[in-house]
Formats: sequence, C-alpha cells, structure tokens
Amino acid sequence: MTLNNLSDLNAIARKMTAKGKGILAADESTGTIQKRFDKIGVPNTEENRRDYREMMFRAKDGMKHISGVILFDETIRQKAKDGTPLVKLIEEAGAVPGIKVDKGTKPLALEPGQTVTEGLDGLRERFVEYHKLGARFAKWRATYDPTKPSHNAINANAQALARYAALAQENGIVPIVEPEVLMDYDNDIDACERITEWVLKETFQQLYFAKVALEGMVLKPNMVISGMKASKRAGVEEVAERTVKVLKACVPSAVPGIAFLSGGQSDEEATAHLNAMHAFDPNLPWSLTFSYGRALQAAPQKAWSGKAENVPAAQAAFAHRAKMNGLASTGQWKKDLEKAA
Ligand code: 5MM
Repeated sequence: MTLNNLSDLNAIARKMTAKGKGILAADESTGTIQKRFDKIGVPNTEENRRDYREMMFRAKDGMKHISGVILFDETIRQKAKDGTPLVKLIEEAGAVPGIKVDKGTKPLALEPGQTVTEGLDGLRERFVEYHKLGARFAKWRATYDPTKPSHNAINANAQALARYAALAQENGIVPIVEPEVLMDYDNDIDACERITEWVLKETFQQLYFAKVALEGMVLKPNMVISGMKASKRAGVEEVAERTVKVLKACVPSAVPGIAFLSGGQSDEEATAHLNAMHAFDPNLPWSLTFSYGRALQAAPQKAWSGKAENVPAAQAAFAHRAKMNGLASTGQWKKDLEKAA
C-alpha cells in the first residue's frame, strides 16, 4: 500500500520541527507526574494535573516557541477550568496537539535487565479515536541501557517502533519515533555513542521494512552524552560533535526533523548542547530542535508549586526556558541570556 496522505504528514512534520520552535513533552503518565508533583509537594489529583497543564498551554509568551505538545490520554480528553478543551488551547496557541500511545516499558522475556515497549494491541482503533480528538502526531518511546547492550532488545524495540510508525501514518498521524539510550548510568560517552549508533541503524532498517515514509515522521533521539554517574563527563563541544556525527551517519536526509529528548540533563545543559550542535554544523540536512519534558518543565513546576497565585511566575519561567531553547534550535543562544533573566 502507498500512502495517499504523505504531503499532509510531511506538512505536519515540518510544522512540528519549524525553525526557532520545539516540542513540549507534557505526556507524563500518572505515575511519572506523581514523581514530579512529589518534588513540589502537590497532591497528584486530576484537577491539579489539569491546572498545571492549563497553566502552560495558556502561557502565550512560552507557547510562541512551541510547535507541538505531546499529551497523555487523560489530558487529550480534559477541559480547562472554563470548559475549553485543552486541545483547543494548544491549537489556538499555534501548536500541533499530539498523543503518547505507548503503554510503557516492560521486562523482555528471558532477557534480565532488558525492556521492550508495549502498546501495539488495538492501536489502529486508538489512532482513529485520537485523530477525532485532535491529535495530529503521536509518540512511542523505547529505552535502552548502554551498559548492557542486547541485540534481542534493540531488535524487538525497533520492530515495535516501526509497526507503531506504520499504523500512525496509515491513520494520518505523524509518528515521533523515540529510541532513548538512557543516561542514568556510569558509562562513558564512547559507550553511549556505540549503542546510539546501533539502535538508530536498527531502527531505520525496521522502519524501511515496515514501509514507513521517512518524509512523514520525526525522530526523537537521545544526545550522545556521558552517563549521569560517569566519573568524568564529556564537555559541551564533545557532546555536540559526537551527536551530530552519529546522526549524520544514521538518519537519512528525507527525515524532515529531529527533536531531542533531554533525558535528565539540567535545563541549561540541554539548551547549551542543542545550541552547540548548530554552531558546530550550520548546514545540517534536517531541522534539529528540542522535544524536552524535564528540561522545559522543571523551572515552571517549581515556580507553580500548586498555587493559583504563582501562575504568572510559573508562566514566566516556562516562557524563559522555551525562548532559550528556541534560540538554541537556531544556534543563537548565549549563556549571558540566562544570567540576564
Ligand atoms: C514527559 O515524559 C514522557 C513520558 O514519560 P512516562 O511514559 O515515563 O510517563 C517521556 O517519554 C518524555 O517525552 C521523554 O522521555 C522526553 O522527556 P525528557 O524529560 O527526557 O526530555
């Protein structure tokens, strides 16, 4: 079967990775948002989750730099306090609403320590419903431990990513393909580079076998970076150079855009790395931007802390981070801009 909606998918993918903007990953599942709310002492109720996300989607200065928002199943169905669907707020801000469709990582049978992402059963029907609810793109995340590479885990996850991406495109939805080599360990940058390359090569091979049109997808990879617990961590220039090198070796130029995850980097680190990649190579074959969760939301979460009177301060914190990352996505960020703020 050939896609008859490829030009629409390509237009959406281009909008999602437009120059100077990036994607807000606000698709924390209920368990993950619990961890975020615990840090700021906010009870994890449906109302608080709604209020928190409404605060961001109504932040005009912040949303100027946001091209798309990834939502969790609960959020795509929620209405703002005044009854406006949250999806409508995102559209009114000029961003594309998207949906996380994976059901999380599960232990891979007979492979201790390895995981495979689940969620393919019934996915075609779920895509039909999500499209009706306003989603124009989706996200599926697979994770890998760089200290224990496994051919079986890399292969199983690549196949699942490819089957998900094909189903998304069949239903008029742009797939974000997110293979994440985790940075939670003590590995050096060499290990991250090796495994990232392996994972990307396998993923694009499976996307090819599954007939996924590269022009109608977005890649969301990790950066090539030292593990958080490494005794010696590579600097900003090295991360930028090695990341660009691996991406160029693995990602065909038919892919319109690449939007990084932050993976546990500090806010400023994630911005500096993206900026340095553009400085290193101003003529990249794809648009290169951000799709950050933690690195965009840590500051506004802290400023908000569950209190209505803190909404303006939280929106200002969100606007600042979104603006800094927007600048980084065109190589125009400077450290001084952080201090000035
Ligand atoms: C926002 O967090 C996303 C959902 O995580 P769970 O499925 O664990 O609830 C996550 O997939 C996120 O989109 C990516 O990991 C990127 O977020 P970071 O924080 O790494 O930039």
